[in-house]
Parts: sequence; C-alpha cells; structure tokens
Amino acid sequence: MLRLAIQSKGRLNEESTALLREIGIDIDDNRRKFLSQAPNFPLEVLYLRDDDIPQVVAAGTAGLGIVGLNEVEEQGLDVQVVSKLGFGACRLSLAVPRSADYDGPQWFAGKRIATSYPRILRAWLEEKGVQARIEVIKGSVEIAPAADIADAIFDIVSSGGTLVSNGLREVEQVFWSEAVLISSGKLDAEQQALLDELLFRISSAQISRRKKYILMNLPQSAVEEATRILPAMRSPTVMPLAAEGWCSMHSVVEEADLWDKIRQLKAIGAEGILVLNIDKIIP
Ligand code: PRT
Ligand code: ZN
Repeated sequence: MLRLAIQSKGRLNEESTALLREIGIDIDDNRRKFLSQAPNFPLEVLYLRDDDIPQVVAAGTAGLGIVGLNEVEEQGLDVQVVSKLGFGACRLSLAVPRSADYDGPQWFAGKRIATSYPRILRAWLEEKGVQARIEVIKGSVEIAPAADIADAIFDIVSSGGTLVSNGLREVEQVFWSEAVLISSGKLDAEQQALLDELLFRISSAQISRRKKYILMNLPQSAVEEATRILPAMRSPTVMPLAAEGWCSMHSVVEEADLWDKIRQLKAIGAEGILVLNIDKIIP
C-alpha cells in the first residue's frame, strides 16, 4: 500500500484528482474525507493543506505527495522530486509599485519586501549581494505596498493580473514552479514497484496529452512526401482504398505542429483529413 498526499482544496486539488483519474485510479473525492482508499489500486489518498505536504512526505507519513515545486523549495526538506506534472505552472517574482524607478536588484537595498517565501527570497538577495528587510506575511501579500507594510513584494504570479490590479509591476522573475510528484525516498520494494507503475502511467498520459491522431486520404503518388511530413513512432500506417491510386494514411502528430502539418498535407493533395484525440499511448 502506498499513501499519496494531495491538496484538499485550492488550485492543485482538481488537477491532482483529474491526473489520478486519467491514469485509471478511481478516488472518492468527497472533500470532507481526510483519507480515502482507491478501490482499484493499492493507493490511499491523504487530503491536506499544500503547506503540510512536504513535511508529511519528509516524515514518511505519506510516501508520496503532489505539491507545487515552490513549496518544496521553500521548505527545503528532505524529499525527492520524482516527476514534474505539467500543471499549476507559476513563477515567484519580485514586484514593485508601478511608479517606482526600478533600475536593477540594488533598488531593493534597504527596502522592505513582503512575502510568504522568505527562504527563496533570501537566497536570491544573497546571490545578488543585496541587503533588504524581509517581511513575512501569509496571504494577501499583494496589498502590502498599498498598506505601507512593504515597499515591494515577492509572490506567486501566473497571469500577472493580480499585480496589475494592485498597481504593481513585475521586475524580477526568480523561480519557476509547477506541480510535482515528491517521494520520501523511504519506500520499501513493494511501494517502489507501485511508484514505478504510477510513473509509467503518468508518462504515457503526458505523452498522449500533447499528441493527436491524424488520418487522411492521399494520392498514392504523395505517400513518400507525406511520410517526410509525418514521421510517426515507426512509420505512418498506409492502407489501400477502393478508389484506384488512393490510400489512407494514419499517423500521430504533436498538437503544437498540427496546423502546420495540415497545411503541408493539403498542399500535396491530402483530402478528408480527420484529427482525433488520443486516449493513451503506450510507447
Ligand atoms: O489551503 P492551502 O494552504 O492548501 O492552499 P493555498 O491557498 O496556500 O494555495 P493555493 O491553492 O492558492 O495554491 C497552491 C499552489 O498552486 C501554489 O503553491 C502554486 O504552486 C500553485 N499556483 C499556480 C498558484 C498560482 N498558480 C497562482 N496564481 N498559487 C497561487 N496563485 C495566486 C497568485 O499569488 C495571485 O495572488 O493566484 C493569484 C492570481 O494570480 P495571477 O498572476 O494569475 O493574477
Ligand atoms: Zn497553503
């Protein structure tokens, strides 16, 4: 049995439970529950505040956790990051009032910076050789300059909208974060085998997410060129059609390249192009 700690509510909760479902693990996300057991995988899910997850994993109370890399870095505990999960992307940035004449890191010398991430901020200030005062506040950091609690802030940014609506300007991007799977590093052989199975399922889910299945009718004479446009895992599948001189070609493409490939395929005579979502790719 393996125990996984995830955020009970908040920004990472939904995507953490969606990931488990995507890799075929049913969980009962009744939020009043503290601990729930998956009926179809030897996994117990423990619901916690995100701040508590690194600690619970470091102590071995849960073998695994899903949490923002920002929390892992800030707490500096003995846990291993075993996989990046591709959601919850954000950065930790320094921001100053819009009207400030910011001219580089030395601007912060002697200033007060409000943050919930003192450890990451201290390391950056040391690296830049800047002496500033760190004011630790939990929550609503962005109102600190207007309330004259601080001259600047160091906080999580994703779209940047919160900074703008508080009259602040992002001036230094310090740390990039996303949700990660962490491990205590103290798993027994059976738990390690379960973790390997989870990692295998997560990586095939991640590969599938960025890819599309594409099929089309193609003049037989264009097959060679289409194979150059669509390099597949081995090579594209080509099947004859009843209509003389035509075939059907199937392949897998990166979502990012999709429209460019479609343009090239149309130019060599592809017709009836179908693009489908892929449920799973097992390499
Ligand atoms: O209750 P609990 O302690 O579990 O949750 P919490 O309130 O401490 O954390 P929560 O749910 O807000 O965030 C959990 C994790 O989500 C963080 O530790 C980050 O790893 C990640 N994450 C990703 C974010 C954001 N994006 C984000 N935008 N966490 C917070 N924000 C804040 C940001 O600080 C700003 O105030 O959301 C606001 C909107 O951001 P903008 O830039 O889009 O306006
Ligand atoms: Zn929290």
